[in-house]
Amino acid sequence: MAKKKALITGVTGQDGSYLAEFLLEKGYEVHGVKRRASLFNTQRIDHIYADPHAKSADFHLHYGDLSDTSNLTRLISAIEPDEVYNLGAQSHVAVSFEAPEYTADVDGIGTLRLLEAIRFLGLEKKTRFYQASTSELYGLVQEIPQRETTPFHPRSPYAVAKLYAYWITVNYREAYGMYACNGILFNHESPRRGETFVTRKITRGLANISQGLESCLYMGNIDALRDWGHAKDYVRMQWMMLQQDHPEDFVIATGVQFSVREFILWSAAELGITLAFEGEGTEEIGVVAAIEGEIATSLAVGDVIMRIDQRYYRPAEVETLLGDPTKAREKLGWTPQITAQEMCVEMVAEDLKAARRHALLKQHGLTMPVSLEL
Ligand code: NDP
Ligand code: GDR
Repeated sequence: MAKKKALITGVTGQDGSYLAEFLLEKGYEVHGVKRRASLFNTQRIDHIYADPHAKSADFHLHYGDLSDTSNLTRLISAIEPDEVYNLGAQSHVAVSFEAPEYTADVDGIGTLRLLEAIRFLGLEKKTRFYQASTSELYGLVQEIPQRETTPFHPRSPYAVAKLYAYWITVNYREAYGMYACNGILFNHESPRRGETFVTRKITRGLANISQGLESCLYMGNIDALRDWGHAKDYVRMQWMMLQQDHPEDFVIATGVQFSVREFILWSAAELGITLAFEGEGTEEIGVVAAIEGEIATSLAVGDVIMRIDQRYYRPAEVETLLGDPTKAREKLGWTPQITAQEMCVEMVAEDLKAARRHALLKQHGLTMPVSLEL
C-alpha cells in the first residue's frame, strides 16, 4: 500500500518537529515547508533529516512561505498530500502587537491560501486539513473552563488573525464538504519551545543564572494563569483529529491551571534555589531565600534574581485560560500523559545541560551568546 503523504507548514517550529517525528514513526512520507533564512533554521529537525539523495528518504523539506500563494499552490499540486497540517505562523502574541499586518497576512490569510489551493487543485475530497487554532481565541474569557462552545473574544492581533483562520476553516468544511478541522490548543511547551515564550524563558534564564552566565531574569505579568501541557501529547492529538469519520473541532488542554509565578518557583526549586517574592507590582522582585546542593556560581542568599520589567507587559493581556478537554477524551479517547510539573523538570534539565556546556566553554575563554534580548 502506498505511504500516506503529509505536508506540514511550520515544520521547523516546536510542534512541527514533534509532529514530523510522530508521522514518520507512523510510516508517513512527510513533507515540510521551511522558510529561507540567512542562518540555518532547522535545528529542531536536523536529527530526522535524511540525505535527499538517498532514495528511501521519507522526510522532505521544501522552501516556502505562507505569504506566497503560488509557492503553496505549486507545493500542494506536486505533493498531493493526504493530510495538511497548518502549523506555520507568527506565533508570538507580544510580537503581533509590533507586527500586526504581517501576523494577519501569515496567520489569517495564509490559512485561506492553503485551503484555496486545495480547492483550486480539485483535492478537496482527498486532502484533509488541520488548522492550529488557539486558546487565545477566548482572550477575555466568557466562561470557565473554556470548551468548544465558549464564545471567542480575541485580545491581540495574533488572536484576531487566528480567529479568521478558525472561521475560514469551518467555512471551507461547510461550503465545500472538505475534511477540515480546528484543534483549539491551549499552551503547550517542551525543551524545544522557542526561547521567548514564558516557560522556556524561565527555565533557560534560571539555568543560566545557576551557572553564572546571567544574573537576573526580567519578567512581565507573572500572575497570568495558563493551562500548560506537553507538545508531544498535543501533536498526537493533531493527528487523531484527522483520522475520524467526520471532521470536528476539539479543545485540547489539561484542565489544570497554574500561574507564571508558580512556574518560576518550580523551576528555581528544580535548580536547588528557594525563591521568595518581595515588593508589589512593577517593584516586585525574586530573592534567593535558600540554596540547596551544589550551584556552580557565587549565588548567595539575598541575591535578587528576578525583576519585573514593564516592557514585557502586553497592551491587552489574556489573564487566565483553563481548558475543558472532555470532548477530546470522550470522542477520541485522548488524555494528556505529561503534567506541567513533569514538563518543567524536563525543560530545566535540558536547559541546565546547555548552560553547563556554555559555562565550560566560558571557563576556557570561549564565549557563546547566552544573553539574548528576550
Ligand atoms: P513556533 O513558533 O515554534 O513555530 C512556528 C513555525 O511557523 C516555525 O516553523 C516558523 O518558521 C513558521 N513560520 C513562521 N512564519 C512563517 C511564514 N510566513 N511562512 C511559513 N512558515 C512560517 O510555534 P509552535 O510550534 O509552538 O506552534 C505551532 C502552531 O500552533 C502555530 O500556528 C501556533 O500559533 C499554534 N499554537 C501554538 C500553541 C502553543 O502553545 N505552542 C497553542 C495554540 C496554537 P521559522 O522556524 O523559520 O521561524
Ligand atoms: P501566550 O504564551 O501569550 O499564552 O501564547 P507566552 O508564553 O508568551 O505567555 C504566557 C503568559 O506569560 C506572561 N508573561 C510573559 N510572557 C513572555 N513571553 N515573556 C515574559 O517575560 C512574560 N512575563 C509574563 C504573558 O503576558 C502571558 O500572559 C502562546 C503562544 O504559543 C501562542 O502561539 C499560542 O496560541 C498560545 O500560547 C496558546
